[in-house]
Amino acid sequence: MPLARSLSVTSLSGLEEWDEEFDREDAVLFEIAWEVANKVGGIYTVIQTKARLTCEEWGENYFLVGPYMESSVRTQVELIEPCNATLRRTIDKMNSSGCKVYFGRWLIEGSPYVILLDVGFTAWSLDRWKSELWENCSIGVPWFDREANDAVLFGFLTAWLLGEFAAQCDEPPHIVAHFHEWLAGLGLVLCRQRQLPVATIFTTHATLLGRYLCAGNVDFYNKLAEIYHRYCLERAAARCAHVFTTVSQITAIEAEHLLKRKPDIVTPNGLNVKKFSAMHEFQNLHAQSKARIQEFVRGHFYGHLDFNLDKTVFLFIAGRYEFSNKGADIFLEALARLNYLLRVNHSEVTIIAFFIMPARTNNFNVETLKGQAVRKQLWDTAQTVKERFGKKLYESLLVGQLPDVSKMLDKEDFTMMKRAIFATQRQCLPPICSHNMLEDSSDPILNCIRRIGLFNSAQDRVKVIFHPEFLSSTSPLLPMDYEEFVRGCHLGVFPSYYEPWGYTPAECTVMGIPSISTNLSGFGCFMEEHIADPSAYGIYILDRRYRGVDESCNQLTSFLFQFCQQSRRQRIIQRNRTERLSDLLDWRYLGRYYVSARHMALAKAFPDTFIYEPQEPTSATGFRYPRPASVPPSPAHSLHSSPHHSEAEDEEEPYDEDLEAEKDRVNIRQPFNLPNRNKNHTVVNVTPANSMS
Ligand code: G6P
Ligand code: 1S3
Repeated sequence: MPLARSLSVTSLSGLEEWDEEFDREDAVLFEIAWEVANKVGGIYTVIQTKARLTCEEWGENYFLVGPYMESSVRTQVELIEPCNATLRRTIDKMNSSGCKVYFGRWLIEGSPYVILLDVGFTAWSLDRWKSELWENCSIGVPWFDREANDAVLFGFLTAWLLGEFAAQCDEPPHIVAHFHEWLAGLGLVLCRQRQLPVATIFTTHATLLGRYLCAGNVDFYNKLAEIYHRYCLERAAARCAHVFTTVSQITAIEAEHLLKRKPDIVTPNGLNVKKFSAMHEFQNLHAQSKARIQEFVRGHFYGHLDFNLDKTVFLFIAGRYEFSNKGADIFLEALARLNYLLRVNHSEVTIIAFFIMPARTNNFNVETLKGQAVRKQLWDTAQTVKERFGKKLYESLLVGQLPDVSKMLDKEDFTMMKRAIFATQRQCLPPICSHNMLEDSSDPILNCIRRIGLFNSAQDRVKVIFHPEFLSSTSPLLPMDYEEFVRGCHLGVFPSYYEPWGYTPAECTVMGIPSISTNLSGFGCFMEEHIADPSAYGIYILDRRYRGVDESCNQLTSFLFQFCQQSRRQRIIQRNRTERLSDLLDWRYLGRYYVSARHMALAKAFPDTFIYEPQEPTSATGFRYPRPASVPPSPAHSLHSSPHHSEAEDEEEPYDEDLEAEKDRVNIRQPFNLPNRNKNHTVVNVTPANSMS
């Protein structure tokens, strides 16, 4: 029988933190995902950012399980001896039976232990395991689907690992195994089929069918052969799990219909929020990063810098290149409409919209690189002339004379400057794309730009830059990493149609950068639910669920147009508010849903030892950030009601940020009830299934 265990709750800056005191000497947690120490997409971010909190909670009893990828291991993992005797015996046994299992520490925050399984090394077992899968589960995996083959190998190896570990334990263990996504799901199915003593959780981050069905122009008929068996693996995992979770309410609906199981609990994705000691440090970082983006823009638009960089607003979209799923299609269309609106309104504002979506390229193009070279040359020329000027000035002062200003610049200086100016002449418009695209003629972004005619011409108020590669601080073109770049922009635009969660707007939020998401994204729905007036906090949520494409596009255009009309002061206020929402997205707060899922699974798998008591929903179960008390809620309104507003006052008007923050803070209600306790059992009180709705 377990020891007495207790749960307690403490409060952290207005939001309650579930600070659990739970003796889990005899419980072990394995978290299994294809993206453990292997960056592919969003699941990597989930696991990597959550690791610190889970390590704090489970200490030496927490193990991440992933595939062995040599290149990632070399840069991210320190291979060490297994940390305890049971695990050493388990790994030795597997390795002596024809497997290659590695143990190490993943060098990220929290330094979690990782167990890495070399799927290639056991490829010789593939046919045998596939037959077993067919005989026991009637799931047939075709030879040509490499990803599904990897899923089979990874699944059998994971189940082997868990079974062996259970067998090597001296006492009957309490194992919790949390599997992420279909690629890891088969391990779960096998655990259940082999009746291993393991409490299982399956989290889906997107359903396979949902993604295919939403993608629109996907080559459906030619992809059919790789859909069904993957779907079977996914559905089997979801149906077999003791506890099934999705990352958002919107994916919960999808799962209910497509996987035929309603999630037991929604486990929203969090981030590892870093707090700065100085409250407005993030504003300074915005200014610094923006200056670097401006430098890049100076080079990119050389010869066409006929707009005021101080009145230029930087927008961006970033992520996996799924043109319509990620909403790049309606973003472009809205930019064309915005361009028209700004032109007819004779706006002084210029918009530069960045598209950061990786596509197949043949490196940077010459025109883009030349832009930065020209900018550098102009800078160097200015420095040389400045030095020569300074020297003459100095010499004049040394002999006690005021300089003759007309002689300070000589012919040589003028020649040098003229030559530099001549170099800025350009026969073409500033390029849309920074790289040579391999599929230029069929690329959806480029084709859409060709159709809507946004070519970076002088009369356009909206300019576009397509950077088809993820950002890197070592790039010769735009040497910034993604975080720096986001900080320097004004607004992230993510009008996704298919987005189970959507980390990009969440990352913007914790950096204090406003964003546009949709009511079809997990993030958008979550924020809509927990904030009374999201747009006042810089969280614009586009309606893509109940409106047609054209209407959504008009709404997006209007959000963008309103945003462009904000003064600098309004943007600063709004950024402060956006940043204040960080707590809501912090794992320290959202991690509680994972805790609940684990307890629920333990109670289902080991009912004699653990009891799970769902909490009745009450009015206090949910919570909402109220409208900010201080300044008018949205840009549209605030334009009219901000007292004495004018651009000239932007920097000068006294503005007490602390007072404003204080006014807003007093309204925030406590979000959760205290959990109940039971002296004899581990009693888990969480908000009930689907409580996020
Ligand atoms: C931050 C800085 C200010 C700067 C402002 C620019 O708040 O602390 O010094 O003026 O950013 O804001 P903007 O929205 O115009 O980039
Ligand atoms: C998925 O990655 P994606 O970009 O293919 O999982 C992410 C993590 O849960 C999620 O944020 C995203 O919406 C999903 O789509």
